[in-house]
Amino acid sequence: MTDNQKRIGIILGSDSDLPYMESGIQLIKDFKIPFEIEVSSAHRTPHRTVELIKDFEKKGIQVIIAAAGGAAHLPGVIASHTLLPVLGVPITSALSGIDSLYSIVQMPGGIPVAAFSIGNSGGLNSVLFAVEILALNDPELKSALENYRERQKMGVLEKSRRLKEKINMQED
Ligand code: RP5
Repeated sequence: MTDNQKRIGIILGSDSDLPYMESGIQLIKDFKIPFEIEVSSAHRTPHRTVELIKDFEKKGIQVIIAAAGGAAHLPGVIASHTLLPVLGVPITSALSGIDSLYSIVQMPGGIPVAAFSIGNSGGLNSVLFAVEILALNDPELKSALENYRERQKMGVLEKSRRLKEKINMQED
């Protein structure tokens, strides 16, 4: 594996999905994981979507994140063309993303897609999950994830400290 070997492939059904993936994308950059990102739709550009998947496979990408809203068949269509793990992120929609969630989570048996929560938290968790998959064979990434968890823990402790400080101040 070369140093800039792409490891995560992200496909957004539309550029309007980007805001929900931004914190996840920042995390990929923080972890210094080479990745590829494309906009491609399962219904507007079906052939391009299949070509991209084959291209991802050739490049040695190990996990694909697919974000889509509405009738969100993108993750399922991608999964039907590859044996790479596909992580689906349901994007907030006119129906609050419930339609996207059901479209992704309700895959009929035979073609698996991992479904995450609707919107920003799903975008972030899909990336963390992808990193966990890569970390199975990468001790450096595993240690980066451990540090991430530690920073998260410190953040909660700090919030608790500040909250208590605030309440004590109000009591004065
Ligand atoms: C889906 O339709 C996309 O993933 C997006 O969430 C939704 C709306 O797309 P645009 O009309 O904003 O391009 O395919």
